[in-house]
Amino acid sequence: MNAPGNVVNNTYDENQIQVLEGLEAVRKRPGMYIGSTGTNGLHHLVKEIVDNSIDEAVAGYCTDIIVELLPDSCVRVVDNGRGIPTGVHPKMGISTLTVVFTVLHAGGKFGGGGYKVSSGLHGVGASVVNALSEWLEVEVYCGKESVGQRFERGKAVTDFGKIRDLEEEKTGTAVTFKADDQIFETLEYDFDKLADLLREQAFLNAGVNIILRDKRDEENAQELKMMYEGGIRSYVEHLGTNKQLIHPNVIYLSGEDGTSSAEIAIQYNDSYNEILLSFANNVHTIEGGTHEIGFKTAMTRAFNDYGRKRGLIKENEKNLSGEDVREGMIAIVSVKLLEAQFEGQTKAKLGNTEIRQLVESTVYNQITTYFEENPGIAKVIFEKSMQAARAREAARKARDQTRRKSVLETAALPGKLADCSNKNRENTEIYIVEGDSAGGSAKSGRDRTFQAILPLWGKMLNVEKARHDKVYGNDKLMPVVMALGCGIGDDLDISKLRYDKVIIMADADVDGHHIRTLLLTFFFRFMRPLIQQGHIYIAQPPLYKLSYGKQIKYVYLEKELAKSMEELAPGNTSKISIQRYKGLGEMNPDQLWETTMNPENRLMLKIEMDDAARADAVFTMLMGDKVEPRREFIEKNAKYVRNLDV
Ligand code: TSJ
Repeated sequence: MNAPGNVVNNTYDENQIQVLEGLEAVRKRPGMYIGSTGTNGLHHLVKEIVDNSIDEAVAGYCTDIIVELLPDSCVRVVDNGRGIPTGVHPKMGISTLTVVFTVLHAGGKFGGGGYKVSSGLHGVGASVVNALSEWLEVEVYCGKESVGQRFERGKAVTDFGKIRDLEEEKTGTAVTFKADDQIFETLEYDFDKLADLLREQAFLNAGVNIILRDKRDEENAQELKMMYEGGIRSYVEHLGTNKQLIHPNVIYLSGEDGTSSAEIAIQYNDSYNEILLSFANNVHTIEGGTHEIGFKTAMTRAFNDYGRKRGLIKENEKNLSGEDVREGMIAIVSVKLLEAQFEGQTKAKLGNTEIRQLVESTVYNQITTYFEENPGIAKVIFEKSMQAARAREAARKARDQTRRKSVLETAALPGKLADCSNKNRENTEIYIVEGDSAGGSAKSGRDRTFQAILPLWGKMLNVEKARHDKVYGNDKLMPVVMALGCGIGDDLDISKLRYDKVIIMADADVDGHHIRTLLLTFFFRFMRPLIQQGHIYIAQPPLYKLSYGKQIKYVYLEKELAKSMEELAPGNTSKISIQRYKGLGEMNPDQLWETTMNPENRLMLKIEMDDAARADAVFTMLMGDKVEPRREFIEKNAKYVRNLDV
């Protein structure tokens, strides 16, 4: 049937059918293409569009990218690149622009298949965004006039053609869209989240201007301009804000091999934490990959060679471990290559084997040279690693002791734990409760089949300011570790976690806030997968109890007080008696169960984290040594604090 003479006509019709099927598939299973239909998926739409402008900047044709949040949940992205090609597509017989928005490209990022960034594909992801938008308009500036098209839920509703004459000659692309509320759970964009996403691209593409504007309502209008001449050097400086640096300048290394290139930026601070971010073709490789392995191997080898050569590590002493070398390190590894292979669960792990060698030799050779040329800095960084090694040795001993103890005490559960009777983890919960009295109420009020209670008392350790070996054997933290049963740090084995939900329950006062923050800091630094896999929750006791005759209603959110009163006693709210709860201790066991622990009624906050580096910055700021950034944060956010008795 494919007689050469008919190809153009046949292909056109057949493709039209395929096109519809393709975009219908995206609407049927959006998660496959954008991960989720929640807030993350929504923000992913913006990223998919902006990536195209970034590609144009990488190709050297675009210097400015503007992202605007508009009223009615619309988003507009404009760049000054060459403009999406508009000529007739040689295979499809229609404008390439129409193809870009209506033909699904092979494989989604999350659905397997070859996802490529900066590989010359026209508008990767544009069709996915189009399919998931109530409407989308594209305008391409081509000199004196502009051309474009409008789509609704993926289907063209106008022909491709001229839109208007332009006042000034320019080239570029503008895409405006409104995500489809039939698909997404929320259409509310988070300015800070978009700012983080765009700032990352600004860092990775030195010199490109990215502007984010919030024009949703006039009162809260704001604008953020991001341009970093220093590229990933500036990124490392940014991540080091609020940390005590131990050497003044970022160390920058770079190498090339054929069509591949690698850039590395490093700086050390006096904390015990490591931040290592890696990228391949501007894609954040959260799961690491060959470039990260090359980097880590080279650093460990370079440090050990340095120490051995100078007799700083004695013959009978063990080598520094990779973790020793990276304690207090902030580093970024960014590679560019032609055919990036993304592997792993979320397609966020680089698989190209040749890249490992490039990064490894670049880092080893250049850091070795750097150490020779900067002996003072080398000494400071190396000494930090030696201290890390000593602490690691001490921690190992402490850990061995806890392990031995746990073998002796068979069950090894803390004495204060009131365990649940279900031994199967499914649907079980542990409440970590501040104070003995609230702990007592929780114990009496709970459903003991699936709810366990662990009371905590006294001053909790701030792990942000303690060396890691101090955590092992700490008398406030160890009961938590033993009750959860899954170990911490490198030994963490989440399959051994003894409960499905770990719920922090503390008063809504200053002390309660403090203990919550301390526990979250601990979970973030030592049991991060528990947060990442959604096991950590915060109980929300009610703020008010409303009584009207024999009817009772609990109010959990300040903003719902008026509404709840009106619901309880329509037109007669003055007869309601209002009790404000100050602490968990004011509730008897039945009330505590009814309001805060009964899965049927309760409200809980689930702790989520999508960006470890951003979370790291927050914990450093809240719990670290520097006071000034914390004061600024408190002053800026004080207006959000409610129900504080200070
Ligand atoms: F996502 C998208 F397709 F809708 C979109 C694409 C959205 C936005 C805001 C910008 C873009 C975009 C695409 N900006 N710049 C380009 N450039 C190209 O598509 C282009 C232009 C010329 C050539 C060429 O080889 O001549 C190649 C490409 C990929």
